[in-house]
Amino acid sequence: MDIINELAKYKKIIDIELEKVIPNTDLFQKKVFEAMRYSIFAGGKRLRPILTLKTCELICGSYEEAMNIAMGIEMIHTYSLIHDDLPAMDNDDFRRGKPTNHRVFGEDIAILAGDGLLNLAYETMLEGISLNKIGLEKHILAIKEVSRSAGVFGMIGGQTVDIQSKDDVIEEKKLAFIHQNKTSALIEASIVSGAIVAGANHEQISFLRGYGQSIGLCFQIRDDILDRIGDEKALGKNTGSDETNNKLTYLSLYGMENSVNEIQRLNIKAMESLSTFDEKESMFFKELADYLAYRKS
Ligand code: GRG
Repeated sequence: MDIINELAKYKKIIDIELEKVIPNTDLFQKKVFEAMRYSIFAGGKRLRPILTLKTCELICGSYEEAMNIAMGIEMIHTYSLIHDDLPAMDNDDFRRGKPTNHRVFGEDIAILAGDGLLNLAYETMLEGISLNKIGLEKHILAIKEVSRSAGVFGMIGGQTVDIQSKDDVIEEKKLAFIHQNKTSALIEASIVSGAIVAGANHEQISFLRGYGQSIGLCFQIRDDILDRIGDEKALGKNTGSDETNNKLTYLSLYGMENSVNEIQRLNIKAMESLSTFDEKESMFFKELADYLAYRKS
């Protein structure tokens, strides 16, 4: 399997659907739509929604049932990036290779664009229930999984501790909490929600959750490394922001060699979580784990 082609194929499928739910409008509030579209179509990798569709496909053979949840997750992810870039948070100028949302639209509209995406995410995920009619309970459980991972017990919780960790004393437990919640939780939920709507059993969900936790942490450690040694052009954002903001990161705590070793350990763990699935059908997930562990952007 060519993982790059496969990711590009699914990104296109998701973008076509997102275009339908976040349209260009001529309504009075068109400015907020413009700002939402600016960030959502700025060229993100669509990693999370692809994981949702692919997991659904792994369990039940097709991805359609998970489409609205996948779109909702991408909207939540994009809102979090818009808000994370704001002057009150990381104060970043570039994201996805373009000036950040508040640099183009101003802080007021950027805040509203994030809020707009967050609310539309839930509306879209709920709309998925009315489109599918059957499987109401599976959809509710999947949406609950996403809500928890994005909220105060997940991403918002992790972000809260992260912004308070500036100039902090080194603390292993706190760093693990930040990583698990700020980044890994939504990646894990992207996989688990796809499995739930597809009708996965408890054992399958548990193995896929393990896979999600491993690649989620791996993704964040690689992110820390890229912030130190990555190429700004390839990343589409400025590097060195962790150091400038004096952030507690895996690199600052354990150093480069240990960080690289931890990525390798998590990669092996992710592969082990896939061992109960058919080798051919789970090939995408194996190749993706490798791709994320050594990604350049
Ligand atoms: C504001 C509630 C709130 C949360 C913000 C996601 C986040 C929490 C902060 C972003 C800071 C950051 C760079 C975290 C590292 C991991 C991460 C989420 C990277 C960006 O994800 P990618 O690489 O981005 O999947 P694209 O643009 O490809 O979608």
